[in-house]
Amino acid sequence: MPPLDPHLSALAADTIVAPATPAGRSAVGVVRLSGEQAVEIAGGLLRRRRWRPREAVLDHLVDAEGALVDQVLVTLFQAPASYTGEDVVEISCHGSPPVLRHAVERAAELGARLAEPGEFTRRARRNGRMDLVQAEAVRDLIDSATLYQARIAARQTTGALSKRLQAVKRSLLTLIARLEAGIDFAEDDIEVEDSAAIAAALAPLRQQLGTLVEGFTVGKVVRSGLRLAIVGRPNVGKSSLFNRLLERERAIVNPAAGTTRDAISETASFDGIPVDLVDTAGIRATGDAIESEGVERSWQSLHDADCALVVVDLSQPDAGEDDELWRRARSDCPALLVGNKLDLPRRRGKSEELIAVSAKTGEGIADLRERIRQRTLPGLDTLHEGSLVTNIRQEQLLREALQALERASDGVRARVPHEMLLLDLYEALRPLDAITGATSVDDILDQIFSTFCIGK
Ligand SMILES: Nc1nc2c(ncn2[C@@H]2O[C@H](COP(=O)(O)OP(=O)(O)OP(=O)(O)O)[C@@H](O)[C@H]2O)c(=O)[nH]1
Ligand SMILES: [Mg+2]
Repeated sequence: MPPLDPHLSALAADTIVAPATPAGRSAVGVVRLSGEQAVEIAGGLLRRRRWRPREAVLDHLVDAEGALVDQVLVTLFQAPASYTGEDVVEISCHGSPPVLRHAVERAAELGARLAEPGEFTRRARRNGRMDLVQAEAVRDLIDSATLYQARIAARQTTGALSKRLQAVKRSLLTLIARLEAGIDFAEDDIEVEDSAAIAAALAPLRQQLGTLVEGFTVGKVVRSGLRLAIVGRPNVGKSSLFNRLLERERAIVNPAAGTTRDAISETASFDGIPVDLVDTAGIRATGDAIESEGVERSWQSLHDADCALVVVDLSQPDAGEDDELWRRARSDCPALLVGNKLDLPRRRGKSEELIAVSAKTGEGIADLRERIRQRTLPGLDTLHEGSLVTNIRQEQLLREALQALERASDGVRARVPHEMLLLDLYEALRPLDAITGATSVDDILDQIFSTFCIGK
């Protein structure tokens, strides 16, 4: 048995209650009960006492004297086939705050305890209804700001990432078991693994973890979005491009050079990925104190960005300052060179890296969006979206596991004793456990006894 969280086991017997829908008036508000006494307590709130599982039944919510409070719809999910794995009763009331408060308070009077944040999902995990990765995905799904984020999180709730991690963990356990057996049962003629076999077993593990860690670069963008700074010399059309990408007239556009004085930022969605667009003051040497403060901020925005659009004016001849800016931007972050004012007669030379657009007519903008996506989310198409690591905690743990495996590989090459290798392998297992839930000594023993016919 994995060690139980003492806090949890003390609370395990409680029946918990909470509103499942947000506070405030709404058409429907749901109160959820979970635990051994969920059915009994619900019976004290409602006229009926019995409900058939997974069937919505019309019922009456009553007060302590039995007087009608609301007409409600009740659904019973019997253990273990429920979200938490316990008996769950969901009471859909009309979404009136006093009605919902009454239902929760009555349930508490009848013996339920107010649920702590996330406690339903915590119970689901404890009862084996989902693992930690899936539980975290439930939170991400609820917190998602775009449909795309929701989609990624939803796939994780079905266990796509868990499955990949479990596969890695199983292979790791097998390797551990083989080495443990080689050591513990050496007298029993079990062949001690040779280095080549261990190295061969380690390689795919490192590769699989490596892919997951790489996926995080994309996962982070999916989760937290992207900061995209638009920089360039004055009057090249940065604010016009900003408005065009944002699809509304947010920034002031004017023929006078030096219109934008301060960096402004707004969030747009590019194919469901939140993008913080930053419009900046045109970069030039200036004696004006306010403008020069703005230019300072432009450099800062460039420095803080995940990606930069360096805008140049196609209707003007090439300028040395543009090249300098392009060089600096590229050294700070992934950058794209955008040639604006494509609709005007062209005076600037052609170059391959230039993406030509017109902020005025919209020409080339779709292509620009696509290029931004390719530049900032390389390989999104080839990555399994369902097993994308979007969570920084998970990413750090995966990195730890990967580093431990790399140490183990070095150890194999240096022919260190297997006891030492095992230390690194257990070091790799520990962070994986922290992601998916613990491996017990029994799991390892099971592996050992299943892989080998010990015959004893
Ligand atoms: N013909 C044409 N004019 C454009 C285009 N984009 C911007 N302009 C014009 O260029 C001028 C400057 O545009 P802004 O968007 O204010 O340029 P900016 O780079 O933000 O300028 P500053 O804030 O002063 O640095 C305005 O008169 C715009 O109407 C375009 O694609 N085609
Ligand atoms: Mg501007």
